[in-house]
Amino acid sequence: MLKPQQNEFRELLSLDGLWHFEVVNETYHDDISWTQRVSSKRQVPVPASYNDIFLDTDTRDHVGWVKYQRRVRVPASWAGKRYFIRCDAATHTGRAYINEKLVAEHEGGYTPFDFELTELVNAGGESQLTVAVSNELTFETIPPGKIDILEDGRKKQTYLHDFFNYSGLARSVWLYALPKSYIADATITTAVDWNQNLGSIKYQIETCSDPSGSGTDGRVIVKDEDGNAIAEAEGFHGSIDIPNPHLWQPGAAYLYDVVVELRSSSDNSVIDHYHISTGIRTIEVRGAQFLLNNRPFYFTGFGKHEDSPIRGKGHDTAYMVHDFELMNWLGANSFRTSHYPYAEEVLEYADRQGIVVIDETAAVGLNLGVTSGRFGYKAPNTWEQYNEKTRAAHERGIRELIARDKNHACVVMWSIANEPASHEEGAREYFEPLVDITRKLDPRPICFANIGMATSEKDLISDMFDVLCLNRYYGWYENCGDMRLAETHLQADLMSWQKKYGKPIIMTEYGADTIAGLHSAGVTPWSEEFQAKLLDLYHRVFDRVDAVIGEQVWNFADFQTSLLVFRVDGNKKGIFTRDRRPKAAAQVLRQRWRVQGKGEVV
Ligand code: GCB
Repeated sequence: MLKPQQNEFRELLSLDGLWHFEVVNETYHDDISWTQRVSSKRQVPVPASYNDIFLDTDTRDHVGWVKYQRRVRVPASWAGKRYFIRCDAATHTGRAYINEKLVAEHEGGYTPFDFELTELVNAGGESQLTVAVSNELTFETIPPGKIDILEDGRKKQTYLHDFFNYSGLARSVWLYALPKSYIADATITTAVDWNQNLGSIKYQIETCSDPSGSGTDGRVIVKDEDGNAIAEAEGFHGSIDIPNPHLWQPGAAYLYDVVVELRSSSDNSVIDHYHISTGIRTIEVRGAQFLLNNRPFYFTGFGKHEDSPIRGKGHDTAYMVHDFELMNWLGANSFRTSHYPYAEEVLEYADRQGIVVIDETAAVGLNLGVTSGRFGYKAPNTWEQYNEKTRAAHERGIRELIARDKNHACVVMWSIANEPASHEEGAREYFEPLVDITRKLDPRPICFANIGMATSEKDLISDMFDVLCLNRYYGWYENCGDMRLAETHLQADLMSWQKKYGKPIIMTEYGADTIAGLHSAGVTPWSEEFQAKLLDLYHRVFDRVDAVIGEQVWNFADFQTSLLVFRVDGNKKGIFTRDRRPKAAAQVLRQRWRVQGKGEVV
């Protein structure tokens, strides 16, 4: 699945801006009612989650469908081309209508979908575009959730993940045109022969051909960062040698421009082309090491969220660039897209900045034991509650994630779930086919983020994964405030995984809720001093365990969650506040990562 691009063969127009908006309170039965003109005067910005834009809680907490609507004109100059609309995300289910016709339906709130308009709208003509979006989560969606009907008839959504169920069109919407025969997909992988210092770019091109057109041929040209063509190859698949390659390195990204061309076989003229920014680098898990470009790599950084005031999960370029600046200031070299695929622009930017990414699906909350533990009741077995449809949705999520992100140099590993009940009977049966599918789709290493209750003795699935990613809260959720116990338990825990598997370990979550501005000489929980001290403690332990090859603090910034008694205006484990001001712990990280150089590529 290729992100739309503008070049001499492809057109691209943004449909971002203000759209008409309506909360749908009744259930519509036919396409006509879905596509009636939005009567309310409300308008809503795209991209943005709608929840925090307005002031009423009915909109903020609405469960079900909303309607986004606007007029769309296909430029007259696009006659003779094929034209499409793409929603970068509709969270969680999207339905698109052109005038009164349903043209697309997509489940999964963090991956894009496209639909074609060519047969429906004449170039030069205007039509009404309605995108209906539902935020309902059930046991058959990823992430899962549950809907109850309250006494007064309202729907109440509950879910098992710790971030607000932001909804709507949080990413861009595009109108774009392609030539009649076009490049539908291209897959790039890179390798390096270290003995000969020879890089290679392998490619596979998929096309969609105009049945009335001539035959087509494929060609690939590789350009360096100065725009000089340095190599090329003919055919729809093949491999191109790059002697003495300029490597894509963390903190020192180098991107080749791989130009994929579609040519007419009759006169060799170019019909379509597509640019793929490609970093040549290798990834290998060897023993308890994670090798990037044949050298051990140590991950430093964060679990993040797409989250900011007012816009919720709405993609915002200013926040994105600023977040990367802050990560660079601390010396962070990586992040995990916890707990869903982020906007593709974020990966493009990470490619460019040389930031390493663990790319995660939206499979968060597949663990009924999490909340039961907190509230003291016994939960049913997770894998007996979820069903084949849950797994089918999970599989779709993996397929769509890889289809979208496979060509990004920054992505070094797929995380296929966060904190599933990997210790409950049925976990293996659930995960085995998903692991197989992920491996068939892409050669990158795979992982999932393990929850503390699924200890090294109880966990049933970790042998199937390449890297052990552990989320731990000693000193916070366990033995809150007791630093001594935290240190002993953490060390014992890490040593037990090291001993049992001999695989690399990344601590993908550790941290403590911290109220910015709350200070304590006695180092008590919630204070800035406590957060700083706890991180120090974890770091001491990491440095004593050989298999630990990375540390990603939970979380980069404070973020909004659902309304729970133990969340005060959201989760406060950020190293930065929600408006990106550093807490004291930022200095601990800066000292370790930037000044002492932990995680630096040498
Ligand atoms: C976790 C989850 C994360 C939560 C975090 C917390 O284990 O993976 O989504 O936000 O704990 O702060 O409780």
